[in-house]
Amino acid sequence: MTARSKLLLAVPVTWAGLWTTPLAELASDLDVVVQGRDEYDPKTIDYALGFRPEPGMLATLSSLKVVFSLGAGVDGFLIDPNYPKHVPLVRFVDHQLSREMAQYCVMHTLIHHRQQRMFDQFQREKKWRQSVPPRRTEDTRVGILGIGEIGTMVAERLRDHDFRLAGWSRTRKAIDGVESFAGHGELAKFLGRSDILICLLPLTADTRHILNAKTFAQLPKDAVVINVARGGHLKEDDLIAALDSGHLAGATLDVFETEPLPESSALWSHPKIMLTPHVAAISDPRVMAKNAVDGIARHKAGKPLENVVDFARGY
Ligand code: NDP
Ligand code: OXD
Repeated sequence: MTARSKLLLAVPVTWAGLWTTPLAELASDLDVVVQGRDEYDPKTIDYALGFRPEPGMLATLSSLKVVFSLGAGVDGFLIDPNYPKHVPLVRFVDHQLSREMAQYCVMHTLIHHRQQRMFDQFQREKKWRQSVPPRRTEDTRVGILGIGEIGTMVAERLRDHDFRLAGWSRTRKAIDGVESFAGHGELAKFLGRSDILICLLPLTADTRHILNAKTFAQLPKDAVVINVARGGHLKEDDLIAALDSGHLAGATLDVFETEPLPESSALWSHPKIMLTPHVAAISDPRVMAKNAVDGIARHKAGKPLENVVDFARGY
């Protein structure tokens, strides 16, 4: 029998049941308290599970042993200047999550490549237009900014459609059919060959606002930008300017600097932008709960944790 431990769930109270039910089923030796709903003594919390906990909160948990992120991206934890750095942060890595992200990226890459928006307009105008120059995937160059867990699967799925692929990362990669560009010294060359640019970077000090006017100017004319990483990667005004000038042909956005996207945002109604409300992948709470329960079991058994964030790198 293992000693009981206590987990603090830091999510909006109305959604808490999505995780408390599977946590109770999966770990009978775990007491779960929900922040904002249950009374608890901060000194008694062993583990925390959340997405964007309020800054300073984790530092008040003096017995905290491990923090589990409900997301693959952990910027919501690292913006906290008081994050207790002696406590490991485990991010969510999951095959189904990567698969959904890949579906979204393939779908939007194909929508842009096949000019579906133009045919939507023809339909609205009841115009039968077949005289459209053919486009071959072999001629369309897709560039993936951030070719890690998710970016690699996106590349593999796009490779099945014969796109010309490249990835940009900090370290050199060897992925079949994907040209590797590494570091800021190779960014301009990578951008210059990317007709469709997909952002799958973690949001860090080094990548914030990487999608800006200078970046867009380095893309070929009529390039397309797909941002599925974080809103903080994109300078929204620069994107609108590059679309309005005619340099960029279109954009797909799933993430925004401010979420929910304010009604007043010009992005909502821009004719060259397709947007979705941060739903490129919707993770299964049961899988997230299992991920945390497995991590707790590893920690209790003295085994090394998996997918631990490197605080120095920021991801
Ligand atoms: P990984 O950590 O596995 O991959 C990150 C990639 O970015 C790596 O290739 C890494 O390079 C590269 N990278 C990081 N910093 C730099 C830099 N400064 N310069 C160049 N390359 C850099 O992350 P995931 O693939 O799991 O997730 C990526 C992001 O996707 C998440 O952080 C999150 O923001 C977003 N996301 C969005 C979702 C949505 O619903 N919209 C859902 C899930 C994730 P290297 O390999 O050399 O380390
Ligand atoms: C994530 C997300 O980071 O859903 O997993 O945005």
